[in-house]
Amino acid sequence: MSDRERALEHYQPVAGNGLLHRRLFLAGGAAVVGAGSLGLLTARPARAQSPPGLPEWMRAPGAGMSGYGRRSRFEEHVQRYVGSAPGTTGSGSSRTPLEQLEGTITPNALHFERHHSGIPEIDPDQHRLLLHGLVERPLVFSMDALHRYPMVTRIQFIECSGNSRPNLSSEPPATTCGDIHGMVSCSEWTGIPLSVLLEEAGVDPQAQWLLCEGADAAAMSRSVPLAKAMDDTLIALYQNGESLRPAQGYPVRLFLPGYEGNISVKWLRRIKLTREPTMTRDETSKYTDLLPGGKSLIFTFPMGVKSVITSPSGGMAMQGPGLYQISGLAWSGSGSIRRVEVSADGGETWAEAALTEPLLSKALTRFRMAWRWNGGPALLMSRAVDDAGAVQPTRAALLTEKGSQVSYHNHAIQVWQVAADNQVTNAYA
Ligand SMILES: Nc1nc2c(c(=O)[nH]1)N[C@H]1C(S)=C(S)[C@@H](COP(=O)(O)O)O[C@H]1N2
Ligand SMILES: [Mo]
Repeated sequence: MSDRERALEHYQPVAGNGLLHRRLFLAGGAAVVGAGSLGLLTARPARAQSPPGLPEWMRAPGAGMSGYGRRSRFEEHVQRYVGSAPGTTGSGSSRTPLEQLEGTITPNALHFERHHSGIPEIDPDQHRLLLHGLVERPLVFSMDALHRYPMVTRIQFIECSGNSRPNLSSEPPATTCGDIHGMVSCSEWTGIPLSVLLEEAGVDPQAQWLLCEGADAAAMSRSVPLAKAMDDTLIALYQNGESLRPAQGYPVRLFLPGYEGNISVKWLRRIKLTREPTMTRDETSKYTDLLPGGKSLIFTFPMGVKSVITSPSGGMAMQGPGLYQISGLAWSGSGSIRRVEVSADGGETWAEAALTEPLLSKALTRFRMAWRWNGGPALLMSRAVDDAGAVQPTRAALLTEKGSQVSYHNHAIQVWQVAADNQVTNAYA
């Protein structure tokens, strides 16, 4: 078989409406090279003119160094979607523009934000973390003391349990991927395993829960199960290599991998060990799902297995028929992603996407898929499966199970409608 024949083999559809085999993105990109030489990519570069002219920026020395970097001014349009609760400035959320990013790490300046009463400006020299309640030795830590404990580093996502709520409304909101799903971000977090501090304080055998309180004006507080605190919970100090941003909890936050974002208390100032959950305002007034039978689900901590296609996605325009790279993100609060399937025909047929390694637990995972768009109507969907075998539900299945009152923990499949006029919009299938 010639190289050309072998390359062409990669372009055989494997599912309805033009989905191609994921090997286009596997095996060191060899097939992708084939794609270019066959001229099948939609990029369609212009014929080269040689020699190139001398651009303005080559005619004089460039700018100098700086103490703290900034991005290109040509990228400044990439912004979070900011929304404050009516009548407030610091209460609300800003969402990550997922569709404008690639890879899996969220830049610190674009990490989503959710504040219940604004961002406090905390002087680290004055800040203290108190550990008390059902312990043998109540302890108080200065920030200097905390920085001397052994640390670990992990790449993990955090997702607000209110993420994707817009898609629970009766009509699909005509907006972008990040506006709907951008209350999830992924960073490399560095901090002290909470178990280390708990062991130092000595946990009373009667303790089963921890009350964790923030130093913001809301004194936001949540109850954390002791088992999770002893497992993978971090006292986080660094995010993507630098100290936490004020918006993410500077100088210290709690970080509970995979759990609903609310429980990762920012600006952490107090941990009290208790027998029972404290039933704080923040855990009883919100984050509870009212089920069809009238019962409420409280303390549903791990975020469900989920994925979303970030490109093409709502608000984007296709550039005519041809070969496209579908790119998206998948994650699970219970572990790593085992598989992502993509459909271009509204869920009738599915093909497996290529996953970008390493497949980390409780981290965003990038998937990619090749698609030959014939220019006709298409419904793009992605469906993730985690390493425990949990499958992402459709919106209809989620609403049947959780009932019409549900307003948190929406991990349903997203549908993007691609129309013959090149427009991509949010749809319910
Ligand atoms: N002290 C405090 N911690 C908090 C909050 C808050 O308002 N105050 N918001 C919570 C919510 S609802 C979420 S989703 C996450 C958001 O974390 P981020 O702003 O770093 O993305 O922080 C949680 N921790
Ligand atoms: Mo949240």
